[in-house]
Amino acid sequence: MSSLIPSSRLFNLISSLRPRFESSIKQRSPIINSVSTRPMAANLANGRPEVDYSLYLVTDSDLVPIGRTLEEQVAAALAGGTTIVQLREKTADTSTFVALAKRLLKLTRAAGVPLLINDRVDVALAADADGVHVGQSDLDAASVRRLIGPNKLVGLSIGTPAEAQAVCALPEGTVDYVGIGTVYDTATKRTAKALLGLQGVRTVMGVLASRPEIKAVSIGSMNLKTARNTVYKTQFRDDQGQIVSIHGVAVVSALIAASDPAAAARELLAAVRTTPAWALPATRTLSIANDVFAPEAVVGLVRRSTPLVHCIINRVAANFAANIAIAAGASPVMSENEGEFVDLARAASSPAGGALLINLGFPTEDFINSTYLPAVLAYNQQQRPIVLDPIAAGATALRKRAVATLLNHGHFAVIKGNEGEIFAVAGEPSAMRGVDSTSALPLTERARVALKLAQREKTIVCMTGAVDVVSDGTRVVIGRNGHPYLADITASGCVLGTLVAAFVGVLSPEKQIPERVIDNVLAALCLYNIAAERAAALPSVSGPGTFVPALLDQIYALSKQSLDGNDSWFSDAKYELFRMP
Ligand code: 3NM
Repeated sequence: MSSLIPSSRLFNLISSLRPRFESSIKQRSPIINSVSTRPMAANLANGRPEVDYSLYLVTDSDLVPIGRTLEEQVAAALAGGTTIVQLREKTADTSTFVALAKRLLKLTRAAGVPLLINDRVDVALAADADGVHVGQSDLDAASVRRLIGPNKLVGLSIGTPAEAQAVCALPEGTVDYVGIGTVYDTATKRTAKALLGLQGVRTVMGVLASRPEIKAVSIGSMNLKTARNTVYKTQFRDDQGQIVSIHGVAVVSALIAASDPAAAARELLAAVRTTPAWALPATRTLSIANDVFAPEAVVGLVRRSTPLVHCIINRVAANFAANIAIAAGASPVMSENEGEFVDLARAASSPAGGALLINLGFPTEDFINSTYLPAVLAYNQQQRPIVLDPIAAGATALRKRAVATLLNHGHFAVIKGNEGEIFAVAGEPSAMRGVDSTSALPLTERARVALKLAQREKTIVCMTGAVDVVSDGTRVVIGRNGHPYLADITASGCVLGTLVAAFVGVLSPEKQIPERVIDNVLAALCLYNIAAERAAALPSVSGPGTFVPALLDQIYALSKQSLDGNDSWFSDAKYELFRMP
């Protein structure tokens, strides 16, 4: 392939760039700028430079837009901040491959970024590229290392825990990094590999945790909607309390096929480098005192702000949920139309705030992909909170798939469900019968599962029941308010989900830290359950039928009291910190 633009123009495009390759020698752990990851290994005693893996461009000539060249796309992506490039040519003959590699090297060297060659050690040697990337069916990594020498980078694609084990068994210094994929289905490369999703990435990273000097990038539909969640939702702490994390995302189409690769690279890099508030804190120490909760202020704030609460909710619950949201001062929208999701998520970013409720009402395979997923991605991208109500999560294979798909793509500020639902989402054995949870396990067991799921998903878990169990991944709070009538009416759980969504809707992105979000969840629980107690106690209420309107009235009344600065009704709250035995 020959370039249609003079190389001098390409250099002009990137001449303003600092040589990042050199500067990155000092800049370790580029993604997690505010978080200290595992202690970085010392340089590998072989002269190889430290590499910034944050935004890894893999080329594909077939995807270059008509009228552009591969070099133009790469140059623009470099101008936008791409930190490492791999030249991947599956059909080029050898001399064309080498010539293209040499031309790209001029661009990448000027940008101070390494260029690796896919699969072909001979091409890398001939062009004097910075390294080689191989897949499982290519030359084995140890041979690549032997051939290419100690001073070049070697990368390897892996897609299973067994392949990660094999990497861990390699001698130190064999591979510098792994590409973990395929994360999500992609039209760019059709393979028989199983899709990993976020849970798969976590599992593979769990194996790699024993080799912290080996860096990792994720690949497979990494783009603006998926990159941030992939980096930050897959982080976890190892046994020493250090954060284990991938180091960047590898993209093909999001840059190579982009009409403006520079802008696309800038946006992707920002997404990857901006630590969301909900990401793991650098230390275990909480910024909020361990047992101080402040839900009182939230109830009045919701009424003052009138946050939008966008509900994708089953039709049995919709009307009741909308009424409860209005009674608490929120502004409900019931939309299942994908065409509106981006606009609604933007509206939820206005000062009034807003959030999305995904209530897994009547899922179908099609609805998961056409409705739930686009809504989740739209709200995640706008950094507006989402509440997941995994109705009957463990009851059918379809519902299990729906939950797995949602958790594998999105971040949820709150997961609210009954015991059976939360156990199913956590992957713990549970007994589900229809939408009802059939067992009531000991409190310590419920607390353990809530805590574990909250940690894994970086979320608040709200497990409802006669005793509510709420965890932010660090602490567990139990609540004993409520009334048996709530179990005798339809949709009482769905409606609580709506209320929780309205309450987290007032949180700005920087406040969506689980240790803070828990206040808003507790506020919604207190309002709902105390309103239920007061409604049931009224002389006019004689059963579930008269209870429903009275519940609405009580929510309305208590919410208005709080708006007027009178939070005295909170003295009925029976919530306490649960100490794990
Ligand atoms: N390797 P896009 S997936 C080159 O799973 C490649 O190892 C994969 O393309 C793997 O960013 C993939 O356009 C293609 O989705 C990724």
